Amino acid sequence: MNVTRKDFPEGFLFGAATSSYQIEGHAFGGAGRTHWDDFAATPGNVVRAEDGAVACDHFHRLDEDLDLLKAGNFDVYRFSTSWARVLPEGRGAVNAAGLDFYDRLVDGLLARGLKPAATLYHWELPSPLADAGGWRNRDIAGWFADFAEVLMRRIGDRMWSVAPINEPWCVGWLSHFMGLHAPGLRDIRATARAMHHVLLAHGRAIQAMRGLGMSNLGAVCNFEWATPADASPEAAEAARLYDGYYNRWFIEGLFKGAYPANVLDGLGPHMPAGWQDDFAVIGQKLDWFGLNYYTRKLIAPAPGPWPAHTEVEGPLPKTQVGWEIYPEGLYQFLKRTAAEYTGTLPLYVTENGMANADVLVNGACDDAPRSAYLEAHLAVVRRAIAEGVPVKGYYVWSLMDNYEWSLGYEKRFGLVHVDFKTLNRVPKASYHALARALAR
Ligand code: IFM
Repeated sequence: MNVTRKDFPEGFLFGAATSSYQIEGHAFGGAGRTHWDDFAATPGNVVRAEDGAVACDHFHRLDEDLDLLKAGNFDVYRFSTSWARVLPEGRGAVNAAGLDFYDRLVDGLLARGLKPAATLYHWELPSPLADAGGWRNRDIAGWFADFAEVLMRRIGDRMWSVAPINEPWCVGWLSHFMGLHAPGLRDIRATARAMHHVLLAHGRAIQAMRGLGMSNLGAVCNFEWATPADASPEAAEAARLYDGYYNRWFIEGLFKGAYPANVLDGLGPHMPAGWQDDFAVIGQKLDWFGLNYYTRKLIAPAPGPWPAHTEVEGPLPKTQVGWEIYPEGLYQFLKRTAAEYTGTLPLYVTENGMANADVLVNGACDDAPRSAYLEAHLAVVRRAIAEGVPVKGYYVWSLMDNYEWSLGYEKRFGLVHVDFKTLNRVPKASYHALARALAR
């Protein structure tokens, strides 16, 4: 890998990221049922109806996995915490084994000299809360703040950083409009509510954690660059709308106290009563902002009801999940985010990486495309820093192969290969290359 730690400013942090349902094994340790268990058990939603019951069995292999982070020369580990592991019913009784698990995780990181960076919610909503309307129900903001408080009363004293919610676009649009993630709805009214309540819940959780005296709190959004499919004004308009509901909705809600007008054209009639009054809560002061970035989409107008557009296949090389490799989009987002929204606030690339059809040959895995992908994206991070964007860290998605949601276990995003029969871990060539690049 043609990059080293020395190419970045002193103090720049390198991390790896994972999430609870994707690696822990939800059948273990008293975790409650989640809407992902329900979604996966419904035919047609997930490849081979696979779920996160065992996943990478991280619950039982915690020390081995933390050793991999340490040996990879990372500075920080971005993990998430499962609501249903801590509060199996979503509210009320606490699962002591769940709190103990996160306590061990945090202490294990600190013992290895790694900074703990937690995300409170990475999509495994407890099923009883889904029964009560889930993200459609405004009360979720209070339920979530209560969860944040219960968990952070136990581990908040040792956190390096915390963000409430991973990728609000996935919680809102992907799950309620496109129906591709749990709860699998395709309903514009549900979408409008989820898109708003997810930000309200973010704000309430920040308030709860500030109330505990915590600092270094942020937000993490996933951004996808929208390129017009051709030079027509209609395609430009379509791409602007995609950018509106994918990217700008969330960052404008958080930092400008408003939603983009072109998105309200469609969602406005379905918004919950009084939504305009919630921005004071949503816009809690943050200490940093995180961008998850993978790809871009080509957008063209299409007949039919709002949003009346479609994705067109692009010409660039693609990853195992069919996403075009487009590092320029990350550069553009870093520049735009600082220039239009966050100013001098520290930015982190909280996820970046690629799925690759990795195989073990004689016990080794040569994933050269992943090293090239990471190198190309790190190069644009350096470019943005050189131009004054305050990027302070970069996290690879993901430490290890894991449950890629509706795509099951066959899409491999890891630096470490996982054999899902034996659960053996084998670091890939990209892991070794990165470890060398990050060596002090
Ligand atoms: O695996 C996901 C992760 O859960 C959230 N960000 C994108 C990753 C790759 O699709």
